Amino acid sequence: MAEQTKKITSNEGFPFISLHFDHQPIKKVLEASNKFLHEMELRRSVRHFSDKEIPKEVIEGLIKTASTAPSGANKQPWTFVAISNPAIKAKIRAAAEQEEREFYENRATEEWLSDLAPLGTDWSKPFLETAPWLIVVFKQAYNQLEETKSKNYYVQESVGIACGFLIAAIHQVGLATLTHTPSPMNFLTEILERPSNEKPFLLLPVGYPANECIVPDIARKELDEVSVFI
Ligand code: IYR
Repeated sequence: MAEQTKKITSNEGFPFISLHFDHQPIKKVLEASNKFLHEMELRRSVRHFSDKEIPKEVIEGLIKTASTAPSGANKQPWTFVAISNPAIKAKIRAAAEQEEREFYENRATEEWLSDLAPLGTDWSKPFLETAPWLIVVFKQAYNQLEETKSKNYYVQESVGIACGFLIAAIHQVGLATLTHTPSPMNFLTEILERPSNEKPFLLLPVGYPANECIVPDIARKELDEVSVFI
């Protein structure tokens, strides 16, 4: 009994509540698993965007979904900066293209360039201006509240998972995105005026694909190439 009462509150006091869980029979679980797989199989990284507007409310919902991700000690160490302002998008494009040009012309190894060649990517990133929204995800290396610093845990894993949720949500609602990682990304801290405890993690343009959008005809690895069952 003592054990039972102990479980009602944790050490520092979150009350514990009953889990809301929609318990489905396994036949339904299997159907849902296949349906979700087929939906996710259609997700593609898109580099040609339409400029068709997307209401802010949609982006807010997507960010809230991403923010349901699990995180180390529930610290939720992420900031999503959503940009629709054309002048800021233009600044980001100019700075990203400068880094990308340096990457493609000087920094990238021969091996890296030959791995990218089949995908047809290059330094030019018009989608940074065409897409109606850019979401820049920042990871919070630590928290800074006035003079007080506090730690975050598993920041890389937590923010990576939140980005996975975000990418899945964008696809699920009928929009497209791309995981864009200009390197280095410090220019995003400056342009977006983020505090020093935050570091840029990923840049995601969000919108409809352009009508004339094309994607490379790539395949996913087979189940037996990506899994081991024991
Ligand atoms: N950041 C560059 C290069 C690039 C790197 C990888 I690894 C990719 O999968 C794709 C691109 C760019 O965005 O073009």
